[in-house]
Amino acid sequence: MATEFILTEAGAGVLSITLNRPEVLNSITTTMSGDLLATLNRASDDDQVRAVLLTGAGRAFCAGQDLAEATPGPDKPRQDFAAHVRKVYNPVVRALRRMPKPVVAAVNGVAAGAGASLAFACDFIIASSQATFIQAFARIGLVPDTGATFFLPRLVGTARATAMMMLGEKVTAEQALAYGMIYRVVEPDRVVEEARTLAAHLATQATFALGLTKRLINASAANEIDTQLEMEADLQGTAGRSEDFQEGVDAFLSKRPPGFTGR
Ligand code: T3D
Repeated sequence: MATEFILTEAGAGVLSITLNRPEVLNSITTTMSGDLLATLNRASDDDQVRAVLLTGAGRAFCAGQDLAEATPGPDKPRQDFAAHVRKVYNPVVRALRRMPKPVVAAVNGVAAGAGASLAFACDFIIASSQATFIQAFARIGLVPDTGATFFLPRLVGTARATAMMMLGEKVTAEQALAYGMIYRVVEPDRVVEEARTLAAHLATQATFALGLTKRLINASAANEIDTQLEMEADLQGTAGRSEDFQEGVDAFLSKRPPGFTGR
């Protein structure tokens, strides 16, 4: 399952995925994003995987698009970025949001451009106190992509999102926490372990219902209240027929811890 640029490790119901091009801050090439997408799709279909952890090798989480790959040269015509974004980035964002199980990002260092967007597409972000988030697109004359203009205004509000996206300034982990962009900040040497602990905990929970919860959260960004209420009722019906619900109620009534299976 692992490739040169995407390392994986499975255990305790968690698939850990590490972006692995540390010498260029895990910036993303077409090959790397294809490998990431294939890994996410497999994780999505694998019942043994009940939570996913995403992190970066070395000192960075991810510096976004590999600018060497994107730059035109004498024998290399300018790329069609629209086609590239549709092919390389959008499917990864969809895979993260459609993953029917939680995804925890361990942001171990800088997350810039599409690298920050990847973190925003995860369900939880735990960041190192030394991590920074940079909407680097403006610095090089591009627009935010990979879902940044969807996630960021919803996370921090339009005013802050506009400033971040138009100024391209570094946002520290502590600022990100204060803005509501991320879940927790931890010491640098704890970030992967803390994220793994959270993912391992999620992997023991009622994964099926967590997947349905994620669908509701995804939909709430666009739905009106009546549509959302209807969807909640519908998915509550689905959750109510799950084995995990039966187990959760039995465990509650018997005053014992539940043993969820994710079904
Ligand atoms: O193609 C399309 O479809 C368009 C879509 C684009 C989506 C995007 O993501 S656009 C945004 C692309 N990303 C950036 O613009 C960020 C570029 N990187 C930086 O601004 C800085 O590297 C950081 C602020 C992230 C970190 O700064 P610092 O000082 O900690 O590290 P550094 O020295 O700049 O980088 C270390 C090395 O990584 C360096 O290589 P070297 O000099 O040691 O050989 C640097 O060139 C390399 N590197 C960092 N980011 C990238 C990169 N190489 C290629 N692409 C990168 N994005």
